[in-house]
Amino acid sequence: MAHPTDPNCIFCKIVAGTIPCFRLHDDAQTIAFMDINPANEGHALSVAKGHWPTVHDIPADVLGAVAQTAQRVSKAVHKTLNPEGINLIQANGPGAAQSVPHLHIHVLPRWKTDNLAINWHPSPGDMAKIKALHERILANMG
Ligand code: DGP
Repeated sequence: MAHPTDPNCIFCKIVAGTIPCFRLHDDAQTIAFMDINPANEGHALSVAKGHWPTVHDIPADVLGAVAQTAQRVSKAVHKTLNPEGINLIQANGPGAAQSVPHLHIHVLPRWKTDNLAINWHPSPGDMAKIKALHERILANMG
């Protein structure tokens, strides 16, 4: 099935394989990979393969598929890191601090003491650390 795409979208480029990612999951409708600006260690993203900017644009069945992939990734992150909690966060629009207008759900491990504000300031992660966490979470994808 052909998906809508936007040639200028970073996540469309990841879906197309023209830029790399630390991939955790891949199916007909969705892809999941490690976030390269992690708010916490183990931060991952469940992403629609098609380019729909927000929850208001995406077909309901594709949104359901993105949620199912987020659940699968969340279970693997939980098994790998045993955090004190996990937030599934999905932003729509600049007021919600959405920086990539291509629908995705954040799988964000949480600790009671992490003091993470919901509108965190993204900064580049340590690639070696992200790669190591990718390997550990991937091994728990089931
Ligand atoms: P949001 O601000 O909710 O739209 O989240 C977008 C996330 O995407 C943000 O946490 C950083 C992440 N991100 C941006 N560019 C890239 C990229 O090229 N690769 C990966 N893996 N993640 C990216």
